[in-house]
Amino acid sequence: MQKIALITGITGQDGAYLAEFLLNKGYYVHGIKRRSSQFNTDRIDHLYRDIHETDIRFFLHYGDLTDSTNLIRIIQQVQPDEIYNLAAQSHVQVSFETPEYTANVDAVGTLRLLEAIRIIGLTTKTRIYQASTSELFGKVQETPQKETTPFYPRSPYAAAKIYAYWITVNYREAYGIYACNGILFNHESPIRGETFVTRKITRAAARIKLGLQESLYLGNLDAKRDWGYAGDYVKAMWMILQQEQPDDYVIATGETHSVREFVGLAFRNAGIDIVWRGSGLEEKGIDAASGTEIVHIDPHYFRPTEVDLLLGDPTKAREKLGWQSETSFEKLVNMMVTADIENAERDLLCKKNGFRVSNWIE
Ligand code: NDP
Ligand code: GDR
Repeated sequence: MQKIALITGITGQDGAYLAEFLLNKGYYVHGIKRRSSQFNTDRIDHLYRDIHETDIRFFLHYGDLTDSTNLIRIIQQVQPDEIYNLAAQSHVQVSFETPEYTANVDAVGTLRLLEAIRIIGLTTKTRIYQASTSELFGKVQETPQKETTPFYPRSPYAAAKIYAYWITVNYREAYGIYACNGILFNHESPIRGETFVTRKITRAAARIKLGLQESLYLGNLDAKRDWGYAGDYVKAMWMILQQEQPDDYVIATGETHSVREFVGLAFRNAGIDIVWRGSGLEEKGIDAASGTEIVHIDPHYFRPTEVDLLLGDPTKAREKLGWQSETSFEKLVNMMVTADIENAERDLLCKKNGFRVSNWIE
């Protein structure tokens, strides 16, 4: 029997990679997408098949994690073997501006899914994966961070995700649901949202190289992250739900780099050597060849409370799941810059032919 999966957040970075991964494994894949005034399915358009065709294994349903009745109806209808809860207001800085909404989606949304499983009577059938995060470690109490490292959230996002983490553990213990947390460290790709720092940098490096943009404004260059590749990480999500017993796992590369290092490598991949001059708010990233100031600091991007250093210890995932990160930091950055150069070349072509291109930078 082919398995049925339901993915919340299917239109996001991870949703897109996971949907493709599960379809390749022969799953029927159902996804929940939000109503939007414009198409919001860019990342999964290549998976779309018209519902009038035969042998369709990919289905989308309108829904929202803030709407219990909608979730109950979809789960009742789909009867999933596995649910992957990837939907979230996932931007840490935005969570300081929309804390209540972030809690509603990221914390209570998870509860709504777990309750739906219980209400419909699927506690012994449906396995559920919760997208937990290294942001739970926040102000780190131990380095590297592993499953037993104490949590110390530093944002409304992390505080909401900590509720989701524990309610997942609680429903596992209270009702015997096969419910697991993947505590994933940052993972990126060419389809990463443009306002996360990695994609903001690779997009800028490409656009600056091609003359579509002049400057890149960033916040804290000293923050360090354990950055992996989303394509590797969705495999771990699936593996977590295939074990005999439900459990929680750290998924990470075991390597950490600063935002400053990411900038240097990304621009080098685009053919620009950056040298750093000055300090504090006056620090600049300068094009070594032309002397042009390219990278500037803008305090607008500083967070009220920052997470300074994340470095994961993926030993448990390696030993119990047999999972490990397969894409090096250098390969990841190269992959992202290469894709963004293609995007920038397309924009340039459009611009030269009189078509409007988006100059949006956040
Ligand atoms: P994205 O921001 O790319 O995708 C988030 C998805 O959630 C989108 O499909 C979005 O829909 C959807 N969504 C947002 N709000 C709602 C809502 N109210 N109801 C239903 N759907 C909603 O995130 P990623 O793919 O990067 O991350 C996936 C999950 O993993 C998230 O929960 C994130 O917090 C978590 N995570 C991510 C990490 C990373 O480094 N990427 C690391 C650790 C955890 P739309 O497209 O319409 O906006
Ligand atoms: P993060 O990712 O907060 O780790 O959350 P993000 O890329 O937003 O920030 C990483 C670090 O870079 C610093 N930074 C900037 N960040 C952004 N977005 N824009 C800037 O201009 C900028 N300048 C410096 C930040 O201060 C931070 O220290 C991501 C999300 O995917 C979460 O959903 C997920 O849970 C965690 O990763 C693990």
